[in-house]
Amino acid sequence: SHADPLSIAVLCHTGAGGSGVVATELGLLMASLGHAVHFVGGQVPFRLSRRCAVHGPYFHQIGSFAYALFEQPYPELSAANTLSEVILEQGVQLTHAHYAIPHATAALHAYAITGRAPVMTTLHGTDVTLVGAEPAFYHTTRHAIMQSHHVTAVSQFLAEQTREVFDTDREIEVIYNFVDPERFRPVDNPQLRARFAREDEALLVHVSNFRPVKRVQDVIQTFAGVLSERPARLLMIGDGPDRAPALELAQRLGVADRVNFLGSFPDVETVLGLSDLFLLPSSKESFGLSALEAMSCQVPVVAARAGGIPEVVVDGVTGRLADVGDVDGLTQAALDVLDRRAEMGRAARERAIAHFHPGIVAPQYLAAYQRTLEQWQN
Ligand code: GMT
Repeated sequence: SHADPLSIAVLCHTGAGGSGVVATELGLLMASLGHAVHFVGGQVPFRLSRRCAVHGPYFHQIGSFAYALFEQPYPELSAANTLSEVILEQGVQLTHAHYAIPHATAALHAYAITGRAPVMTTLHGTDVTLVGAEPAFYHTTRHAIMQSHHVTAVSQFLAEQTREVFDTDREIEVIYNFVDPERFRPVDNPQLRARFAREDEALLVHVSNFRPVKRVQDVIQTFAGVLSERPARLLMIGDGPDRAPALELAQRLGVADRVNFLGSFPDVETVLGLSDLFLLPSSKESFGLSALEAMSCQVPVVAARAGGIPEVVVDGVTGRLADVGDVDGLTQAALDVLDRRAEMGRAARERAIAHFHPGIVAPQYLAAYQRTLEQWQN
């Protein structure tokens, strides 16, 4: 019945990234509601620090196996094998796979092996948007999406994009990402803020994994534009391939002494809420969870008009949008938002609470789990 606790296995990326964060926070929520949640992964997910020995979520390490004849490790097979063990030993009823490949693929494989645990797949973006341009995984991704027992996407944009790229009209339920406004809240701590900026300086912030899609060079250029108009500082949180080029660009533009690279850490809410403006100029972004986390902290967002971002950031209300790569537009938007920082910050937090509260979103996932199970049983 609907009141019975569920037993769910979760496959997700475990590194720093929105999909793993959503999987983790959802798993923690489900565990707090009394459901058994079993994470299956190569390592403990980035933000899964608060685990309870009794109530979970539980973590199961995927075994690895090296053999001279294998040209490379076969992580999908190892994941399917460990997931099969967990399904059989823990009585898992359903697998929630975040990402079509490799996770839905591995989950469907375990379903075929065990004859149990139908698969609900949540699409987060890059496997769909990149496959649109790169056919190397076209058939495997399409198969994972078509064979999953239920599919959700984190934005309308991504649902439509998926149907287009894979030329299908299969049902894809949109369930937005969410943020906990108790944890992601404004931080009123002048002493802490003073470590990063003087009182008269605007504090800008960017959080990402510094991959090319994030366009961190546009973050630096936008910041330099703002700095030519008013005193400011920039916090760069995260790490990835474009960190060094971003630092170089900052040096070339003569703004490096105003930019603070803080590296990657899971509890970004400790500094997000100190800042005045969040920058997210990505070329592709199916949702933009980091922007939502900033909004929840009462920090307005300046972002590129890309993918699902306009479903999160309301142009002119909770921040401003500009075209991808339009650094002058982003700079103007940033200056405008800084002038209206208080009002837009309040609107941003209100929007996060009204539309993206865990109390709104988690029940949608729970209902989707229950529906997936019922339809599979019948
Ligand atoms: O884009 C990233 O840096 C990471 C990636 C991931 O898989 O974690 O993020 C994707 O999923 C997030 C959670 O749903 C979304 O907020 C991001 O917009 C999406 N990234 C892209 O579409 C590029």
